Amino acid sequence: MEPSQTDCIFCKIVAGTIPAKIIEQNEHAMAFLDLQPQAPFHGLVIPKMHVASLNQITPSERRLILPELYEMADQVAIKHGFREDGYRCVINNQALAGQSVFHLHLHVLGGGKLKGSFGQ
Ligand code: DGP
Repeated sequence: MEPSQTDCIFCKIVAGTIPAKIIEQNEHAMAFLDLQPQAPFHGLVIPKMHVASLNQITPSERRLILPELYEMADQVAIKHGFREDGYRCVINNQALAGQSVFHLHLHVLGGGKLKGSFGQ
């Protein structure tokens, strides 16, 4: 884990140097709207510290970071009123799985009937 990485777009969102529609944040995590929504609601929950992907964290970091991301996803789902009806959480890990931004992020998709079981 690194505090931030200068060429990382999500680190820039955390730093406030590029804009995003921020939904929620605390000391360790931030949630903001995805620029290319794939569902009626599409948010991204990220750790504020730079972590490139699931592959770059140690087991002890994983035990800290993932619960924080899922906790914030739960808060986002409550805030946006779709927690009870249902929503989807997805982490794309590495390029073959569709990861295009190499700062770990949890997609939170909801706000209506989602297509398929996993993705679009
Ligand atoms: P993934 O393909 O799993 O790495 O998802 C990356 C997501 O990030 C993708 O759905 C589009 C979104 N995204 C890329 N650049 C930006 C940006 O500058 N701002 C915001 N809000 N979202 C972005």
